[in-house]
Amino acid sequence: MKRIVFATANRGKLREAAEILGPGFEVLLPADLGIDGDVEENGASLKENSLIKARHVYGLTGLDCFADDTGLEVDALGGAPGIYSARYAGEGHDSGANMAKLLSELEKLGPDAGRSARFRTVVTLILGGKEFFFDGTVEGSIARERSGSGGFGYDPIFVPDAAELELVRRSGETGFPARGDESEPAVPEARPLTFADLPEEQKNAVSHRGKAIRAMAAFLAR
Ligand code: ITT
Repeated sequence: MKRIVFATANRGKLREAAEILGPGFEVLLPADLGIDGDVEENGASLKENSLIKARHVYGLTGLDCFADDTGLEVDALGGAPGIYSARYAGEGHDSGANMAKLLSELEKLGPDAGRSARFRTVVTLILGGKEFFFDGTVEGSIARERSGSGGFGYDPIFVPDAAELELVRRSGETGFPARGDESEPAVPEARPLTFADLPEEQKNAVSHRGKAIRAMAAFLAR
């Protein structure tokens, strides 16, 4: 089993990464090693911030590690909150306040404003001291209200595009029922599913993080 440190303080990210990487990996948190992985994320891009987080933990441990920096880009808001997603409503990680601010900023633009958005993740892997980068995006839109109790962060207001779900169905990713399969969640067609409505393996199958971490796993398995 390969041991790797995930330089994050976000338990939601850890849960997803462990599920995506599977049983071949033991994923540790900085806290499991008795170190403080927290560092100021003052980079100008997702890539810089993920590099800052990974270098911080590598500097303290010398162990192979990776970090993820994620942003939600809303087109009608000029790409905001983007790299400021964690602190959109102020310092701290209050996802409820961040979602409330995002919904109210979109509200201000009026009912006809577009709601298209995407999650973007950049993962930095430090392996034997060398740095490697992987990214992933998922296209979608911002719901008018929160829905679902799964996931974390902005998941209750992010609706992945049908095309993203379809792509995964067609490629036969695990965890995704075939079209028309009886096990498909029984939900009214009219109400689009948010990431928080989906079981974790279905979110992972299409998500920004799923794409980036699967690319990293393929690289590690080469
Ligand atoms: P670390 O830096 O410790 O990894 P963080 O939560 O601060 O954790 P980011 O800066 O990457 O991580 O996250 C930016 C924001 O986006 C933050 O508010 C997260 O809750 C949110 N976020 C990240 N991934 C998400 C996902 O898959 N679904 C919904 N929201 C997400």
